[in-house]
Amino acid sequence: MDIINWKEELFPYKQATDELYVKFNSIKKEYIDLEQHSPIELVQTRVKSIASILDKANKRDIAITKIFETLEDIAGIRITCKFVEDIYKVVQLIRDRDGQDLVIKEEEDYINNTKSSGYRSYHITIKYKVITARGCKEIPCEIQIRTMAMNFWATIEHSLRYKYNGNMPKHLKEKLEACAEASFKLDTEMGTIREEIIQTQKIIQTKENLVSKILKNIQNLYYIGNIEEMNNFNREFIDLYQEGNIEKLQEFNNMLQTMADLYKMSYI
Ligand code: 0O2
Repeated sequence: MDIINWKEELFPYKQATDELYVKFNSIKKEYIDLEQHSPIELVQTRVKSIASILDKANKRDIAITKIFETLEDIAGIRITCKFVEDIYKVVQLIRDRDGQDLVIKEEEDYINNTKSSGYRSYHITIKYKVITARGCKEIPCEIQIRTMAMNFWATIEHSLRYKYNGNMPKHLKEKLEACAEASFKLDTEMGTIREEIIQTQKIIQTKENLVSKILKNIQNLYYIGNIEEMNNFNREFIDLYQEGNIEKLQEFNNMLQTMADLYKMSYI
């Protein structure tokens, strides 16, 4: 392979990141639907740009013909978490899938083994099988798992690193190292009130789920019930919502659900 057909070569990488994006997001959705804390806050994906692939190959002295068998981060997934503890939950979720829809090749814990730059993240390199119109292919993919604070630091440091191209001034390097420590301190401090934050989020999530159930029930009853009665329900809902009492909202929803079931039964 002397001339690379980039579009053709990169297609399965894009497919891999697209599929993994859906899979990690559905894990997040599952936690939210079950009103549990999701260790996954945000999923982002990217396929390295051709320029960036060529730069990395050049820096590492990789022959152009060996790029696809050597570089393992052409396909990348980034999972952002709220807390450091969540990172290790995500790591476990990935390990649990090892040998199923993915194969783990390597793990690097740059949280417990912080890089000299101050970089922290957990990296897992996997092989992920995709089936394209041109057949089956195993795609290497680097999953980076980090907190929001780690991500904030890494994004800024990455752009400065790019700007100075390996010649970052000493004072800037030192400043960034200090910032990395400060942001890790923030992660550690936030970790101490993790349970409290999770409980608050759960209450908000429960209320959101309940409100959508109520509105769905009222909407359904509109199709089969008496308009005047439904308008009363709507008004009652607004009053209860403003009062903000979850137990009362739950009782109201139970009543709506019973009514909807009764209407359904009489219809049958
Ligand atoms: P991009 O644009 O994010 O893809 P190497 O890249 O040669 O240092 P290697 O073996 O490829 O190392 O893997 P490593 O060290 O696990 O790093 C891979 C990726 O981790 C990098 O990809 C960065 O995204 C991130 N990373 C690693 N070290 C640092 C760091 O000190 N600062 C920041 N901001 N990110 C880091 P790329 O290809 O460098 O960049």
